Amino acid sequence: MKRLNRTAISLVVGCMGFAASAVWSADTLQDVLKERGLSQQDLLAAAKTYVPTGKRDEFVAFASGGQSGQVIVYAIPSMRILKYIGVFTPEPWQGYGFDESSKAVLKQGRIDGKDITWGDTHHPAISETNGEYDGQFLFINDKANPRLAVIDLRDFETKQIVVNPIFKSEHGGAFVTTNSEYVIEAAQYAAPLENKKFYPLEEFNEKYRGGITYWKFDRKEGRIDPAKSFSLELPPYSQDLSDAGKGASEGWSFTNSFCSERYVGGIEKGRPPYEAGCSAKDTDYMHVVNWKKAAELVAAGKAKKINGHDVLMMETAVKEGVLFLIPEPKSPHGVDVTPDGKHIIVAGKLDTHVSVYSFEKIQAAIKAGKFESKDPYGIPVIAMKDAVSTQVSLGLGPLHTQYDSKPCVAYTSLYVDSQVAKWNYCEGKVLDKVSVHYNIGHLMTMEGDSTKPAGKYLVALNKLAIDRFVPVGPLHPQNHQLIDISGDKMQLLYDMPLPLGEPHYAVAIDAKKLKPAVRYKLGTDSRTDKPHPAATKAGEERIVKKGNKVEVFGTLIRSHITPETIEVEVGDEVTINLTNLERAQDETHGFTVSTFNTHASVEPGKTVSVKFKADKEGVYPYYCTEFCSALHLEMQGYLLVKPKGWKPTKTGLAAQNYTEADYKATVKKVADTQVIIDSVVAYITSVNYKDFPEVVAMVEDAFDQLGKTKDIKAKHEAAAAKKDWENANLWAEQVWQYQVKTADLGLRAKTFLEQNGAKKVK
Ligand code: RUQ
Ligand code: CUA
Repeated sequence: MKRLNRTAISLVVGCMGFAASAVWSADTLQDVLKERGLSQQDLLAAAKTYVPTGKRDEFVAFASGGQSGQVIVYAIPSMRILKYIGVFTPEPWQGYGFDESSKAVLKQGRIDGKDITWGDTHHPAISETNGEYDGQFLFINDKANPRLAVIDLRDFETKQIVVNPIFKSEHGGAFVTTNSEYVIEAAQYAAPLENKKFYPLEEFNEKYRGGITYWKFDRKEGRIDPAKSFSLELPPYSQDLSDAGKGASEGWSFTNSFCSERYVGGIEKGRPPYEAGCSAKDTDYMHVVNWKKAAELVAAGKAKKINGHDVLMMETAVKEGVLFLIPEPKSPHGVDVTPDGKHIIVAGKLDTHVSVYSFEKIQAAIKAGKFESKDPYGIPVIAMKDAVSTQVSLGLGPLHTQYDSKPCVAYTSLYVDSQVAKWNYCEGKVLDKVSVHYNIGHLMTMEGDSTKPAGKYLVALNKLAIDRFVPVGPLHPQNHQLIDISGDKMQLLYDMPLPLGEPHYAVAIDAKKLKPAVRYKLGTDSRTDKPHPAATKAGEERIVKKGNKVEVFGTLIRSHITPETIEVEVGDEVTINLTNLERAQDETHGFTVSTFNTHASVEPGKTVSVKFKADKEGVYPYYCTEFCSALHLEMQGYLLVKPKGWKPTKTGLAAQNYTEADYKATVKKVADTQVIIDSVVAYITSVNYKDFPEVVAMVEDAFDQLGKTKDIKAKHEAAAAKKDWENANLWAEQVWQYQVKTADLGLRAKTFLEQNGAKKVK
């Protein structure tokens, strides 16, 4: 454990004491320590992770949501969850799978014409430029149904799902090449590559295949281009994790396998099970691929089309010298290229060692044509001794390796020992170990997959939580543990329960590199990033009927939905397009219609469509589902589904019988509110508000709201002139509603300016 020096403690205690006094006014920090049974060490951990209210974290992590088919976004070091991103699974809050554009994304993930509404997400990868995380895109795979998704980090939305054309399962994705030219996805369980093709298990060696797919990423479009993607046919060795070369090994990729025995189980028939057969040999194979050259061969027409997809067959790959094998011990799992690309570190689950392969040695062997043998498919095998530079004994069950900002320092997870080992791969020695809870799988350092790891923190992604949290039934939360790696000794700082699915892997990026938008350009379809064909501006709202199709072009702005009534006939197909006209940050509206299983999240500027068949007569309220303003509950309307051929018998809505006195009272309320608005405006314009883009947006929005009162003022005055007190009063009320929204924004802007040190201007 880290030895704390006394001055450091008293410093921390001193500072915390000052801050804490605001919360426990009667207590000293010492009292709190005693009362809560905390040690000085706990206090230090708390001080290292606590992010005070209003302050932000240093790193943002993207964790796979495992069986939830989602991605979890959280911040480091506070471990506060920021978002769940719906990827392979519908997620109603974001409207994902409940509005038309996002349904279209999920539909891309259909297999054999069928919806697959869940995913087993495993490995997220951040897009890279020159081997460094650039914060633009995130990729993640689905192991169960071989698919890959593209998430745009401008809005943290899933934009595309591609289905692997030849695999039936996959695990070794997503891993990106250094400029995100390709996203690598390796198969897991071997199967025939042709779709819907049956071969008996007796023909496993001949007809079953593994492989690696290289998905071409078109960065300008922000999408994968399936037509320019290709795969490499591989033996049925159960390919596992992969990693892309970088620096010295740029242009190459490395993929593990765990069942080069090609064993087929059958426990029900009295055969020893897969686990026995697949770990019988001492070694499996690392696949070493020259993907750059493979891509050239495919471009030159040397691939074979399988299911309409370019596959470079093993025979061609061997002949052209782009595929090699190297033995690796034993039940290998992680294969992780060092930041400089010179070494590849392989951990074998059933070996206490990690093996450090030298890319230079591998290249020398290839150049010299020095192979120890060929595998049954004719692939040249480089001897382990000709490729490995060192092996280091770390402990039981080594799995995955991540890198530090300090040269030669690596961290490897030890599944069986429930530990993280810190070691030096240049000198081959263990530096430190820390216990985690329990049975760690992956681990992650900050930007630890890039050419420039940022060090500082490590997160252990543990498979079991057992006794760490308040019990919540037999299904426990997952446990992400934050570890301080800035010193010589690792220090465990924090346990975070993650209650969504097994977070297989995570990646973390410097928060400053993320540049998400706060609003869309007005009328954007966020899933295509293009103008939505049904985008609607203020004043252009309309309902169009064509036969039995009813299309609504509506808008949302505090605090009303336009239109407020939608009348259709039973059996009509209804499409409701909604554009959020807001410009203010965070002014999201939601939309749903009672009992039609539809929901949209409409962020500022976005246009969203929901579509359903009005297959039942009745009255169905619709409303905004986000508490967006003081008049949020009034953000409502009615869908009236009328019987066929229905005729009205009563005209006119019930009146309230407002009087002249009511009207005058409302007009006074309006005048009083204007005084408040004027004083807020006076304050805002007295300071340098233009230096704060957030405030400028709020001020613009406030004036938008206020601008609407002009026409309405004319309406209430006209009604008053005709002594129509009903309409005069209600239109005057509407002026007040806009004033309230204006004042609400103005006060928010004022608070922001006061808290962010706005200065007086003349
Ligand atoms: S795996 S516990 Cu799905 Cu990445 Cu190693
Ligand atoms: Cu919009 Cu509530």
